[in-house]
Amino acid sequence: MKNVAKLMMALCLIVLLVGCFTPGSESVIGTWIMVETKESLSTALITDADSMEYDPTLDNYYSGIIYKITEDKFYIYENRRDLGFEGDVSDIRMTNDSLYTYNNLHTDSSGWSFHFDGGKKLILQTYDVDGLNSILLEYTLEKYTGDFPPESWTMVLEDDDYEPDNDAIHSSNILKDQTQFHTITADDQDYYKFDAVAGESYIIKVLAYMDADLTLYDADGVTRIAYDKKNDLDILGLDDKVKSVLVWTCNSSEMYYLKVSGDSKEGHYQINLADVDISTINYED
Ligand SMILES: [Ca+2]
Ligand SMILES: [Ca+2]
Repeated sequence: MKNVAKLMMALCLIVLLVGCFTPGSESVIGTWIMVETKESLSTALITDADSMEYDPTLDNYYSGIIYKITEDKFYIYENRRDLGFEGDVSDIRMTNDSLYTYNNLHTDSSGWSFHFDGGKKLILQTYDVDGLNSILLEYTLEKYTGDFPPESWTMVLEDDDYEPDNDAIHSSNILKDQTQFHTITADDQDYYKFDAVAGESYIIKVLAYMDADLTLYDADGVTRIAYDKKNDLDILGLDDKVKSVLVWTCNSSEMYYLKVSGDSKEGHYQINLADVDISTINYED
């Protein structure tokens, strides 16, 4: 009897836990995580696509977006830290196994559809911009089988082992051809130092899902040489997770400094320093 009571208690707990993610009696069709989003602008002459592929191994779902699709609604959950993780309930309804309709009066020309590609689900949305141009949004989702919410959404983001590194004096070394993994916590900034050789050119990249600013300082650790925010150099062929990048040619062999800050965002990032032949770099027109 005691065992039966324990079993009932365990079942109640499971129902409660599942209920947190499955409110009401809605039948859940699937739980998915966004792994790629691609936006294309199409006209008679121009096709321009931006895409972002999500890699859970970079940040353990910290910046992932999870979708729960029920028979009636389409729930979007993301990690919003202080605001919790309750996301939007999109006004999309599954009318049959191959079509969503979008019941927003302001975008009644929008078209939604989905299909499966291997184990992935591709959701497509097309809408007109001005009668001539249309935008195509492609969302690629993979089945999400982890806990909900992911552990990384509920735990406070911890400092990495490089801290404290919030000024040039406490900067950590980064070597040429090295990639390091760091975190930016609230109000954090991370300083690096590296030996540069006169005549050599360097490319420094920060890969993340959050916005990340990158600053290069002279040997005094204070005088700013270069700065990038939001990948403003428009270099072609970079990984879609590159959030900021600097290309710089050293004039005097010294130790120089770098700073990464999160632009008031938190998250995980990679930083990579490499030498580069600048004649091989191609920029967008
Ligand atoms: Ca840090
Ligand atoms: Ca720091």
